[in-house]
Amino acid sequence: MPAPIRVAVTGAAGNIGYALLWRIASGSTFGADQPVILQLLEIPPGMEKLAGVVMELRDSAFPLVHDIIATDDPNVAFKDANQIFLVGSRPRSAGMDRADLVAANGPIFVGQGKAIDNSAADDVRVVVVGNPCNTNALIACANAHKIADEQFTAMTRLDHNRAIGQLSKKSGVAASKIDGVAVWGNHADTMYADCTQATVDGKSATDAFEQDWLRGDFLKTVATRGKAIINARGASSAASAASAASDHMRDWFLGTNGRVVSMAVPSNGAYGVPKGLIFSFPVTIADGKYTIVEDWPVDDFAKQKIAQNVEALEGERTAVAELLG
Ligand code: NAX
Repeated sequence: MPAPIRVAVTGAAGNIGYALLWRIASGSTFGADQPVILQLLEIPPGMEKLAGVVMELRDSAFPLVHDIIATDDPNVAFKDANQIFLVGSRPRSAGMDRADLVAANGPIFVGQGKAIDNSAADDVRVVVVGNPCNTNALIACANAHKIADEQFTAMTRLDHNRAIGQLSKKSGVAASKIDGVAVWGNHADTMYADCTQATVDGKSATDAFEQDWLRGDFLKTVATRGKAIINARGASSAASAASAASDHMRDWFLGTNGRVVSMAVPSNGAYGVPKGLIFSFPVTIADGKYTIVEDWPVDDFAKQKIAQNVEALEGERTAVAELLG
């Protein structure tokens, strides 16, 4: 058996945390033979609830869980951490717009970026789930000077999985037979779920579906899915978000075997996206490193969507300029 890896999860007593921790502990995220040490962070008002979560984790007697640390100190939670899920932040409440959310949550990621820089392992991989996740990842990254920018990412895998779910529902083909979806941009309703290179049971998605649907109802359904779930459930996506966070880290840790997935990563200037913006691209992953897919055919519709997301993310970057280290 390999040595245990240290996995930190913030907001561990929250809804996503409750679904995510059982995936990590059971081996579905990092592999069935990879032991883990769980390092769980909450704010002081969440510590009692976290104690209950830890009781339940112990009661599950997972063979892969070597230890569980519960703390309200980021430097303890991130100590020597190899994999970090930054989930904890304030979800959007009634009357809050995106700018309010950026203002409420940005400062959390200044402190956590610094604590990661001080305490985490050199090989740390970070995924930000807490919204606005692209810009929160930018803030954390900018405040961690010793750690390479590439080690910070944000989660657009839920949008990617939502897109596959819609293609599967419409075609009746299992999700496992759908490939080549790419989500571009921000985890927000401007994101673009691009099916131009997708295949459904080996058949081109652009042949299988009407373009009007792919650019119309399909895109709208994926982009507004979070709101639809809040309306239906009375609570925001939790199990599907945890599942997507697990998929994101599993693929980064174990690789995608040539398969394309979507991750928000620091731009290297590809596709005209300004360097350093945390932007969702199609990527492949091998040997623990992701690579932005080059030469993806980008039509005029995609160019316009990419430009719209660049504009939105540059606006968010300007709004948090004083938090960027
Ligand atoms: P919950 O309110 O259930 O849980 C959040 C937890 O974070 C709480 O227990 C809270 O005490 C804790 N917390 C707050 N500030 C913290 C801090 N500074 N350090 C550590 N813990 C802290 O929210 P939940 O449903 O779990 O959602 C968490 C975040 O995920 C929200 O920001 C939400 O908007 C975001 N989401 C992101 C998604 C994505 O695709 N990227 C989709 C799902 C979700 O909306």
